[in-house]
Amino acid sequence: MIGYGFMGAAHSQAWRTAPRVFDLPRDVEMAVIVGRNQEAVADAAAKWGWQESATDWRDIVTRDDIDIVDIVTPGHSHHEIAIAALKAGKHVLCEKPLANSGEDADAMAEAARESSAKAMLGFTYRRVPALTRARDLIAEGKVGNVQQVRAAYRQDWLVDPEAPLSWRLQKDLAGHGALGDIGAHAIDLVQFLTGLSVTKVSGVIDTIVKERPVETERVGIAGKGGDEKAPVTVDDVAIFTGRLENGALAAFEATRFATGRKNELSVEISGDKGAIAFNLESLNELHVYDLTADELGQGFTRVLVTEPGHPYLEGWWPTGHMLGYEHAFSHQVKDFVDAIANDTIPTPTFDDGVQVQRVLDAVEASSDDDSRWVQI
Ligand code: 4PW
Repeated sequence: MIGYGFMGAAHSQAWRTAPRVFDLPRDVEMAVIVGRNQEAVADAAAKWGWQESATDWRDIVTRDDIDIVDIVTPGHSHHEIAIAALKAGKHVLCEKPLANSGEDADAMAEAARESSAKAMLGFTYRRVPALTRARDLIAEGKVGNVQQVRAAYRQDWLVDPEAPLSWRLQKDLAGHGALGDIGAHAIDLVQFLTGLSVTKVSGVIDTIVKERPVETERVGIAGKGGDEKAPVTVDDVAIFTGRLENGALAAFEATRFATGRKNELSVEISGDKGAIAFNLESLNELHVYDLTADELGQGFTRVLVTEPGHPYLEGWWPTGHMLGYEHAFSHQVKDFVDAIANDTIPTPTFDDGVQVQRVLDAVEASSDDDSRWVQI
């Protein structure tokens, strides 16, 4: 694993847990975790159960005893690490968004296509059981023809103007702001759930707090800052409209300024036979509406996605017991190891990542040009 921040913790937990919960077709050994700060990465290795720690990923990704490279670094380094690992024949799991530019994303997708190893992108929410179930229901025709979509990812950890300038707020490290970090999830989910691509967008992005304290210590997602300030170089909020390939309109919002919304990823798919709604803040629930029900059965029905027959739940708890944020990461590991062992193509692919990257770049281009429509 390359990286050891917030996503390093989430992925480490998954690598440790998935083999204990699911019958994986391969044994998993957590070999080496890599980070630039020797002491901090050694602590992470000890805490999360990695056998070794190291400070230079280049020494690690070509090693004969390494089969999988998991990339959980900020976006600017995905491109170089992923391509080197794929060229060395290693399977690659890479955090989202795929890269910081369309050019880098294209090169990564090409390396993935040329490699005999597997490449998978970490749009992890696809593996929240309620969302996997929603995808299945929509594919089975439960909502009928998709006519309109609403998708929003809302957080509030930047409302405080003293929240420091973490890497997520620097364009050279993160590529985009709320748009790329969390809007990318909303875009991927809409495309995953409906099976329809976004073909054009019109939108606006904005930076509400224009400069922030320089980060002195990285803690969790927000970190700690000192007296010195520097400019925020990415968006705080993005609001845009997308046209799906069947003609349906999708309304998107990505923001870290939704005061009171801690981690709301909400999506609602409306069709001519019904609708499905989901909110990550209640991630075990799906709200399903059947337009064809009789007059007395109208209204959304709350379905608890907690039963052993639901996606991924066979490995977990007896009927009615809830899952949380971290479980989807274990499901991601399970599916990735299954794909490696069974020689199938793991999804989301790097090509899926390129598509999302194009949408992100198109939203920024639209905003720069007075919100005109930009084709993907
Ligand atoms: O990928 C996203 C992150 O970068 C996450 O799913 C949530 O928002 C948590 O942190 C950020």
